[in-house]
Amino acid sequence: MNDHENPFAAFGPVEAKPVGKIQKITGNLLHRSWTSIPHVTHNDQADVTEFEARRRAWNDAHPQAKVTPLAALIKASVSALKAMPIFNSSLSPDGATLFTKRYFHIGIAVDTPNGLLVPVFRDCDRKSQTDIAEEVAAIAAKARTSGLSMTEMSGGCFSISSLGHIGGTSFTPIINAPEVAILGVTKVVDAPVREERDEISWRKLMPLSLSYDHRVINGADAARFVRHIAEKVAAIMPGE
Ligand code: CAO
Repeated sequence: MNDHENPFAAFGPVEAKPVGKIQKITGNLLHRSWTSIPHVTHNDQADVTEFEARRRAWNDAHPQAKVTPLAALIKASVSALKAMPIFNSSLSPDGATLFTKRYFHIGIAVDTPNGLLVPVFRDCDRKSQTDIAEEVAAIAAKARTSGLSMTEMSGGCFSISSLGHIGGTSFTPIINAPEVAILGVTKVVDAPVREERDEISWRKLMPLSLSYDHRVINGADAARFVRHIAEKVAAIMPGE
């Protein structure tokens, strides 16, 4: 690139490098989704105090079959999709037909050195949390080293983007079209909660951010859907 093509040359030294193939493709898909779908993000929290205690005890007793917060969220999302099938739907491009799926394939956003990839985990209704955790770890490692095929990234019903191992309190995930909703998860925090008779106790709260397609889903249903996920993840047993 010469100085003529570099719009910043007049202001100081600049490094220019071409945008990678994956980042270009993902960028175009995200842009199309963001500009064509009316997004709304609903924020809530799951009380995972007892879940985390059960999970830690399970993982100490079963070091070869660990349960992760993400696996529990996948199962909780499947439970919510079963209870509210409109979240497991896709709108036709002309907006005239709504397809409701009877399968439960969940996409997970994976951060790789080449950009964002979203592998799809099939039939999560028929898998345990330990199976899902193992599969996510294996596919995330593959995504980061050798990449994924289009088949491994297609056919999703609903996606989850977890930044929980990094931080954050909430964000607006972009819907992975033609899906109609995506769940964002940020870091569990210890927070004081007012109990009965005005006592204060410290609870572990997991922030949940659901972006949804407002052409298909209304705000009250989104609030119920996230509550379902929050209550399910709070109650889920590691063996499920
Ligand atoms: N709060 C606190 N800690 C959390 C957590 C949360 N919400 N979620 C996970 N963790 C912790 C886990 O407890 C685990 O620690 P322990 O081993 O001590 O139990 C650790 O983080 C790893 O958890 P995990 O195995 O469930 O996997 P993960 O949460 O790291 O998710 C993966 C895996 C592949 C989704 C993730 O590595 C990744 O790539 N995330 C990025 C997604 C992304 O970029 N989203 C943005 C898309 S828009 O640009």
